[in-house]
Amino acid sequence: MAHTTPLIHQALGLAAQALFLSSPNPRVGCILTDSSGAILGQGFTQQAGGPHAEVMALRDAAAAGRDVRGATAYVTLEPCSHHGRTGPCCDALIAAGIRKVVASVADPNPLVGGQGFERLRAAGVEVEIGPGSEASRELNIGFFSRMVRKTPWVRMKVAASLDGFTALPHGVSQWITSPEARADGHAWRARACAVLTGIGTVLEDDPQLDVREVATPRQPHMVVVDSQLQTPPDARLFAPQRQLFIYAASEHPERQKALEARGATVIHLPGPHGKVDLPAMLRDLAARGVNELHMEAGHKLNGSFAREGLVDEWLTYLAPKLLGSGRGMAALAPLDALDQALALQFRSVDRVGPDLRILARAPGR
Ligand code: AOF
Ligand code: ZN
Repeated sequence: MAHTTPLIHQALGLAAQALFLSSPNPRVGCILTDSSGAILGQGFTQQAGGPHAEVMALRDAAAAGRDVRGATAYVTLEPCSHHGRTGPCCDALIAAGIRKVVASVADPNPLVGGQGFERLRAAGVEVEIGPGSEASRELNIGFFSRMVRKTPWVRMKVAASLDGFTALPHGVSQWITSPEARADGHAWRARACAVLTGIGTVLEDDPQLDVREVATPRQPHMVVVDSQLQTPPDARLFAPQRQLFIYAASEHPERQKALEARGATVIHLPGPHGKVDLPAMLRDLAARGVNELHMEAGHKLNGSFAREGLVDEWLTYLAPKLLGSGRGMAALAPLDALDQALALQFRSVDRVGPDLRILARAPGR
């Protein structure tokens, strides 16, 4: 009998190949083996609307003329049982004569949620659940967040000097970190479903918010938090084939018309103090299929997100420079005592060119 762990590891490696590709679908890998552990076929989730991992693996085996009857499927997520944009993977596996399924974790999608396993068992397929569950969840942290919490996984990127400044006092911020760190940042944009910024950054930097430094099969959507609807209709954000969502707090029919004429979707979600209701915006983005939300904004919007407890993960690049003064990473209310500090947990520290990359998470995330 083949040993489970290395095969699930290999399937997780396949799943990782869908990192920039499958949004808003989860990244899933699948390997089919015979009873000696020899690989008959393999695959991973394709772009939205395209085949799932199991179907790719079955096709791979068929293309090579390999018989999969009696085979075992190693798959990093519960095979789906629903008719979405594609047919149920369970049925495809059953029809192909698969005898055993080893799956990392149940699909948190309420349309599936355990029914895939039930359907397989009812058809006499042996089911084993659990190997690789942590890694599969981690790879799909945004998908799990959207399905379970109904809100995206919010990853905030900041580039700062070693003393924690993200811009000079008058706002100049290009460039504090190295080209290597910026390229690494683009890989994190590429895996996100959407990249978010604030109107301050749009007006100051006229950013494109696209993926340029790494090859990617798809560009993330764009989101601008723009309470007064001040986005210029000629901003560089407007690009063919890319969705731009602008969240506003007040009505400006003329400006809205001009932005919509350029292809933007304008959404009104007024919150307190004339600002956008940020938690409602996140729920709306989740409903639109955003799993991982990558934020690159200024200290004010970063501060609003942080104060409302909306940041799940901080992706921080630190350059070996001291600026001495300037804007911080996130404008928080002045604290009276150190125990009021926003507490985080470091997850990893890496060198990227001359800079440091530090990943930190809010406790309990
Ligand atoms: C699987 N294998 O490789 C993936 C699954 O709209 P559809 O038909 O593409 O279905 C999307 C849902 O399918 C998605 O929300 C998730 O529950 C599941 N993803 N399932 O069996 C896969 N990517
Ligand atoms: Zn499926």
